[in-house]
Amino acid sequence: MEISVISIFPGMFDAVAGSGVSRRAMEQGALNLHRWDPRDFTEDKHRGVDDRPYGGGPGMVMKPGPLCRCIDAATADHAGPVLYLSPQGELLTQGLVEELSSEPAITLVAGRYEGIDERVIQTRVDREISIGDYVLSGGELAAMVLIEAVTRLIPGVLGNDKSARQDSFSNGLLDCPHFTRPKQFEGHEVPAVLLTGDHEKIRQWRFQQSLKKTINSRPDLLRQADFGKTGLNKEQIKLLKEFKLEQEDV
Ligand code: 21W
Repeated sequence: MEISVISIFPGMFDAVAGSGVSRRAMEQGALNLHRWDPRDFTEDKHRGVDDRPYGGGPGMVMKPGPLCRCIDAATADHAGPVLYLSPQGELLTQGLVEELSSEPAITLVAGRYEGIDERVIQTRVDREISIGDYVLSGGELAAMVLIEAVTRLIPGVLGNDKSARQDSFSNGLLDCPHFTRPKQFEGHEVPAVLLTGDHEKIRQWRFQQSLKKTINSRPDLLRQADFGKTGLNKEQIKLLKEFKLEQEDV
């Protein structure tokens, strides 16, 4: 996969190039990260990438000229959808991540200041994507979140395809608690069921724990949970559907 990032702070992307799943993907040749700096496409001696907003108000806006020339250079090298990381975008979900991971190439635009000139969005951007309802200072960290989420789905990258598919959200429920050695830690025991070797019982316990965690932390997820992917028996599906109906009454 070819991922091009457009940012006036290309050094921030050392974080994904230098460690973790994205670094491994790059070493494997499964991911190429291309960094483009709009400042290299300025034509004035001060290399200015921002200007004051028409209509007045606080803050600055990224100028369309350098940004559009930069996007055009990036997409000329590797054609693919142009994604603008923006607080005004659609929410990044695992579904969208899966969709994007099947693209041979994507170009990510990270804005700074109050955002980018609207005409860049009108003429160059295919999708606007937000990573959540909180305020960042620019799109770079959001772009890195997207890169990590997408990279771990590229076939062969994780080295453990099963954990990529079986993780939290794969059935719409949150993950169950995990335990490893020692059996006792600061007086806290590992749940006895996990030591029984009874795999059917363990599966049921984990499902109950997932359900409990989802109800308490993210009840909104239950309304969309996909029971086709839960690997539950008929009895469990029936219980969960009854539980869902009760929730809808509340
Ligand atoms: C944040 C720029 C806020 C402009 C309402 C009206 C990219 C981001 C960003 C940023 C404002 C993402 C205002 C989640 C994010 C990003 C920088 C607007 C003034 N508010 N996902 N006017 N959160 N943020 N501030 O911040 O570039 S994806």
